[in-house]
Amino acid sequence: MSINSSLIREIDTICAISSPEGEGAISIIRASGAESLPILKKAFKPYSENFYKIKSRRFYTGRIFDFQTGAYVDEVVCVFIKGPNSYTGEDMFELYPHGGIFNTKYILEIMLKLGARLAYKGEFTKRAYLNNKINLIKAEAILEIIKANSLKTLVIANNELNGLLDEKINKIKEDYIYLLASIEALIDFPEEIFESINDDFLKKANESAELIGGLISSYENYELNKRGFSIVIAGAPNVGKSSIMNRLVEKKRAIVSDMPGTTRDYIEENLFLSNKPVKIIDTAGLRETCETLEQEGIRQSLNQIKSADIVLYVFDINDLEESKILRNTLEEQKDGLIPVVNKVDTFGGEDLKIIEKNIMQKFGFANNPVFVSAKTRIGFESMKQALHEVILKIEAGIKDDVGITTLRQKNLLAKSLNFLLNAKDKFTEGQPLELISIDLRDGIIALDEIVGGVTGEDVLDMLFKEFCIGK
Ligand SMILES: Nc1nc2c(ncn2[C@@H]2O[C@H](COP(=O)(O)OP(=O)(O)OP(=O)(O)O)[C@@H](O)[C@H]2O)c(=O)[nH]1
Ligand SMILES: [Mg+2]
Repeated sequence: MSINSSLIREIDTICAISSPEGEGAISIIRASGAESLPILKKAFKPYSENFYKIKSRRFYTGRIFDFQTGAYVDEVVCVFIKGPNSYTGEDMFELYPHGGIFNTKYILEIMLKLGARLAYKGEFTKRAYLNNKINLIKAEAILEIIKANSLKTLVIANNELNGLLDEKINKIKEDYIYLLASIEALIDFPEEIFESINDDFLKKANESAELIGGLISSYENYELNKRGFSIVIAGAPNVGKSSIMNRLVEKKRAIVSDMPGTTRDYIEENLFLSNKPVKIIDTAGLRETCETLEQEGIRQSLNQIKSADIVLYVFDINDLEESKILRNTLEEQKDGLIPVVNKVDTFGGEDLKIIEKNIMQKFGFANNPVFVSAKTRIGFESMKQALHEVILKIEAGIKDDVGITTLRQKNLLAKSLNFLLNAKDKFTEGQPLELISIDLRDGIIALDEIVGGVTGEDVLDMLFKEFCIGK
């Protein structure tokens, strides 16, 4: 067992640089542990106060000295936070030196020489957990906040940190306890109360199973938000898919040529659209072909389309033929499909309204077509607006801003649900009540494990190693 994986509370004082490496306006050096104040006093001299009188939660400006050489190292701001009302629950201090790389590291070195130990990744948060300042899902929420890449993921992670997920899990736990109590009552007084408990038990068990199921599926939604929506550009060869891709990402990313079958491999780019991360994927044009390389490209295109959240189905305005291969694949993609009619700059014919009507009659798409020109950029704002609306539509399906955010939570919920369903089946089959009681208890244990409960070191290590040093 390595020291850093120990569940036993460590007593040494830890220190680390908490700001990202590199030059910036200010850096942050953080320490936690019983020796925080004595160490601080040996290196920091405030301008205004007598140095022995440093009070908790006050900001002091002063100087850091190298205690070995007496050299003045930097002017810093400093705050001391007395435990247990601190992030970790221990005495802590934070120093804000100028944001240089050398001075910051030098100050850290001084603290280490004065007896602090360099913190492991996530050790401040791990101590907060071990000192009961936060539970495990709150620790996970902190990590999700740091990694959030959109407002939606940020809101869900903040709700998790603010205890709304705890509330949901507690509610399920209360249901479990109710079910367990019913079973215990049946064990004690079988004849008298069976009738009254029978229906009630099944009803409650079903309700709880639904709640757990809802939480489990919230993970998929969170994941979708986190990785961003994928937008696949598909259509027949030469309709201008790669040109549209290049316009959207505002660079010459994909090769464009007048030769049909130019794009063979699919090409991906990440960008932000209406403040959300999205992945744009340009694919090989779809047509019947005997060429093996092109066939492979088309096979990949079809896979991309199948797993896409949104498909931009591109037509050339001068040739509104649909790709037959695409037709079957698109059946599954109705709501997320936006028809895009490209090359309007070359069009001198009928009213666009008539074309729109033709397309809708012929293909029956759920969304109206947008008319664009990748050459002149006409229509791109409307296309982005259409994308925005489809994204909103998909997001509206993600109603709840309270949900789970990690695979660990999902697996434990699934485990708990399994026990609950076993208990329910056994109850229906009239199996021994003691067995049902065991299942319910195991279901509760799995729930408890989500918020902390009896958690193995390996689980903690896996979580905290995802954090940065200094968090
Ligand atoms: N006039 C005009 N030409 C366009 C427009 N968009 C694309 N083109 C031309 O159409 C041809 C095909 O464009 P690409 O972007 O390579 O088409 P693609 O759909 O990616 O083709 P494949 O990769 O072969 O399937 C090129 O010669 C482009 O310059 C447009 O809006 N107007
Ligand atoms: Mg192409």
